[in-house]
Amino acid sequence: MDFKLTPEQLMIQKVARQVAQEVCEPLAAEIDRTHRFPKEAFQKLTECGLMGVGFDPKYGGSGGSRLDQVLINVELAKVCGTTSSVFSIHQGSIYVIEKHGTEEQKQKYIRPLVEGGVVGAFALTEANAGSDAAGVQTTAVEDGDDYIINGTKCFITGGFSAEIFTVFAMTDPTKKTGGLTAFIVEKGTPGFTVGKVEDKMGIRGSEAAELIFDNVRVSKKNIIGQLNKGFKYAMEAIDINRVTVAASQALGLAEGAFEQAVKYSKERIQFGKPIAKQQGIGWYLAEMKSRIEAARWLVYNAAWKLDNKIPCTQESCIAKLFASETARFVTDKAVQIHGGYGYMTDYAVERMFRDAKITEIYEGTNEIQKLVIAREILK
Ligand code: COS
Repeated sequence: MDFKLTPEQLMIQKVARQVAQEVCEPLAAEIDRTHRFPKEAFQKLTECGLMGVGFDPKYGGSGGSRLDQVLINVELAKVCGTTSSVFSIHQGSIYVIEKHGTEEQKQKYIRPLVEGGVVGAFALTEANAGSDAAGVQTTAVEDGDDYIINGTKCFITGGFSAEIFTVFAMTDPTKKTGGLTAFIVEKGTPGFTVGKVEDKMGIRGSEAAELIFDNVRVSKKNIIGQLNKGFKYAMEAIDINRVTVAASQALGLAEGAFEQAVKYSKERIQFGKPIAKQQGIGWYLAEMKSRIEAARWLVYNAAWKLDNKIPCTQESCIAKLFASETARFVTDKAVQIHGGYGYMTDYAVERMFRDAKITEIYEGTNEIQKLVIAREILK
C-alpha cells in the first residue's frame, strides 16, 4: 500500500494550486456577487491543459487519471466553489461520450471540450426526475433518420454557457430505467433554448439553467452508445461524478475554510492572546483537521478504485457522503471561529459556508447515497 502521490501528481497539484491562487481566488467574491460564469478561469484551465487531465491525448486530452482530476478540483474548491463546480461538472459531461461514444463522436465532441474552451453540460435532472433519476419525462420519438426531443430539464450546471449537451430522454416510456437514451445535442439546434437560470444560495456563478426542448430534431448519429441504455450510462457517470465533482469539491471547500480558520485564530487577539490559544478553539481546529484527513483518504481511495477499474459504487457514495458532511461541519466551524466577522461577506468563509451545502445535495442527495450504500451492504 503506497499512500504517496507520484511526482507527476504533485506537479499537477502544484500547477492547479498556482492557477487557483493567481486566477480563481481573485475572482471568487465577484463571481459570487454577480452570479456570472467564471469564463477567465475556464479559459485558463483549458490553456494550461488542466481541463484535459483524465482524457485520452488521442482526443485532445492531457492523459492522467480520476485521482489527478480530484487533485485539481480540490485546489480549485479551496478558493472558489463556483470554479470547482464548473470545471468538474464540465469534465463529468464528457464521461458518457468518452466511454460509449463512437470514434466519430469522440473526435468531433471531446476535442473542443477539453482543448477548445467549449463548455459541456450533463442534462439528466428534471422537475420530476431528481432522486428518482428514471422519472425523466423528456421524450425522444423516432422519425426516419432522426429523433424528435420534447421536454424540459432543470438545474443544469453551465447550462447557459454550454455548447455541447449530453441529454437523457425517454425513448421507451413504458420501461423507465430500461427506456432512457443518451443523445448529444448542440447549442443552436432549432427548438432548443435555455430558460430560467436559477438564483441560488451558493456556487452562484455555475448557471443552474433550465433547458427547453420543443420538437428538437436530432440525428440518430447523435445517440451515444445503445438505444435504451442511457440509465446505466448515467449511473456510471454519476458514480464517477460523486468522487470527481461533489466529494473532491467538499474536500477542497473544507480545506480552504480550515486554512482561513487557522490563520484567523492565530491573528485574532481576545483576552490578551490569540484565540487559537483558547482550548475551545484548539479543539474545533483538531476536530476539523481530523475529519478533513478522514475525508481525504475516502476520496483518494474511491478515485484510485475508479482508476484501477475496481467496482466502487459503494466507496464513491461513502466518499461523497462523508466529505460533504465534513465540508458542512468545517465551513460552519470556520464561520464560528471568525465570530461576527465570519458572518460578513468580506470574509471568504461566509461564501464557503454557502457553497458547501450543495455538496450534500447534488450528484445525488446524501439520502440517496445512504440508500445506495445500504443496498450494496445488503445485496
Ligand atoms: N452503475 C451501473 N449500472 C447501474 C448503477 C451503477 N451505479 N446503478 C444502477 N444501475 C443499473 C442497475 O444494475 C439496473 O440494471 P438492470 O435493469 O439491467 O438490472 C438499472 O440500472 C436500474 O437500477 P435500479 O433498479 O437500482 O434503479 P432505481 O430506479 O431503483 O434507482 C438510484 C437507482 C436511486 C440509485 C438512482 O435513481 C439514483 O442514483 N438517483 C439519484 C440521481 C442523482 O444522483 N442525480 C443527480 C444528477 S446529476 S446533479
